[in-house]
Amino acid sequence: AVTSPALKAAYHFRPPNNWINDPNGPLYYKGYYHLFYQYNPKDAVWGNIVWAHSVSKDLINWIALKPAIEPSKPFDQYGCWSGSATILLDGTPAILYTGIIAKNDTDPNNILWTQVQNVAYPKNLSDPFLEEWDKPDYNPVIPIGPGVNGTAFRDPTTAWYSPEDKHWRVVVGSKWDLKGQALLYRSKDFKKWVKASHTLHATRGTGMWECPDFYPVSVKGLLGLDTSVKGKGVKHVLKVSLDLDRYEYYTIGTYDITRDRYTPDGTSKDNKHGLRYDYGNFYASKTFYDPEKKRRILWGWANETDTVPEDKNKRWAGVQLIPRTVWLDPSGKQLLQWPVEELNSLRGKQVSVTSKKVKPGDHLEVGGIQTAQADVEVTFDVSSLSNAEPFDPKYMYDAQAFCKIKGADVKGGVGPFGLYVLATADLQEKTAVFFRVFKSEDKHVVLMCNDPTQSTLAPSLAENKYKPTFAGYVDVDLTKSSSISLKTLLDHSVVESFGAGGKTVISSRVYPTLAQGDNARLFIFNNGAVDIKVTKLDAWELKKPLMNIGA
Ligand code: DQQ
Repeated sequence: AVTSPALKAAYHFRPPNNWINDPNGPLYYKGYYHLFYQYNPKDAVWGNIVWAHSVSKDLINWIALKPAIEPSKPFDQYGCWSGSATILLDGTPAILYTGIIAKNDTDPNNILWTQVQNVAYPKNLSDPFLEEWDKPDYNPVIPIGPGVNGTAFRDPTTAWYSPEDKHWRVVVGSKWDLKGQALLYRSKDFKKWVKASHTLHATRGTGMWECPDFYPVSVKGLLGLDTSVKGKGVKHVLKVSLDLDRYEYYTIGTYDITRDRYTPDGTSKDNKHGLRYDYGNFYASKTFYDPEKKRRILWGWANETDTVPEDKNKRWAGVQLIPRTVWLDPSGKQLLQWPVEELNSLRGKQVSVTSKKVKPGDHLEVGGIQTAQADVEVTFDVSSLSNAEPFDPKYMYDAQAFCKIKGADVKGGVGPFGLYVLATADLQEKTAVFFRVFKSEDKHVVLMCNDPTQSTLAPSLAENKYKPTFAGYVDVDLTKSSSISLKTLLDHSVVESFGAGGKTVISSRVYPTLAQGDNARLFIFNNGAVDIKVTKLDAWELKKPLMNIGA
């Protein structure tokens, strides 16, 4: 059944039970990574929200601590919602979070609750676990001011510092009618914040900007930058989570510090609102700078796509996806993402396939290891591009709709080819992760899809909305190099896939009823009209880390 304990994610971050949503305030302090997250201590549905808290030395093994921030004061009595951590100039971590000061019981969607921004500090700076947090009585530090919509006013970012004017700056997500806004505040002391007369950035027609994130990326190389870095050789990224469509969008652009405004580059706006970190189930994400390994790390939340009664029954809901290192693609047009290298420490038994031809209509099993909890890396070589299906540019704007029509079983020219994961031996149940190559006037167009339409036989998930197809385009030029790679992380009910070295990422949640545990199989498939070669495939069983036991 969907509620089987065998579907519980083993190495993706989660508490043993109950509901989790947004990652909050990730930070590194005295040898430990800290992750806070929105958590309902009482149930597997959203509500009673506190900041739960875990620490780790490697981002993979987690120790659960008691909740760091809970409703207790007038400035947060109805909830402690999302926010971020900032490391102050003297090394002190500070958290800015949203406190709910008034509830509206007539509103079932919790969208009319009144919000303010609060600060919290560790009580004991010599404790590497930062277990105790103090919420000063001078909170809220950012009350609702004139011209601010107090029911759409939340999720402060990590603050950044300008030595030029000795001010901290922070952004709070908001909207005015349907105009999404990144409200900008400045402070000398992290206590008294003054609203700038203009926004850092705003866009008409998007609705509320939840969980904004604003950070610098280096124009060259993989190294991350501390949030306050700006100037030459640096671009900025602004990401927002849109509550209307439940997806996130980012743009790459220029931060003009004298005008205190962000302007997105035209090149990173191929979609209606920007690009996506992840074309699947991924929301309310947040990055932080890891000074230990000099990288920027992205955390994102994946909700369940089963039903609420099933979540209540199984008593858990939500995971954080594997933290990813993010950096700018050399083209400057998009970000690249890759699971943090520490994940490799979980690798166990391995199987490999080399130089294997997969003929049109064929599928072949990769046996010898269990693959319900595994890491699969494969490189495909596509030979005959002339067979690619023609591409109608009118579809370019909606990869997801396109992939719904051109699913894994719809025969093509070059592709669909890829992996069947969490599949039964007879393929009654299977989730397909694949590529499909199209021919257009100038360049070949590569589509990457996650097709879960046959992922489960569960009657409760028969409807399409519980098995959403996800897809994105992959910006590669197959005429220059005919090979394309895919990495897929499998964790019982989580499928997290990285196309072309992290150019396009798709995560999804699936609930096989039979393809569980040792019955979950892995196949390579080709439903195109030309041969595909697997240059190399490596698959590893992944061990179970220490995961918040006893929380
Ligand atoms: N979740 C939090 C809000 C945020 C939303 C509440 C995004 O602060 O806007 O749990 O998922």
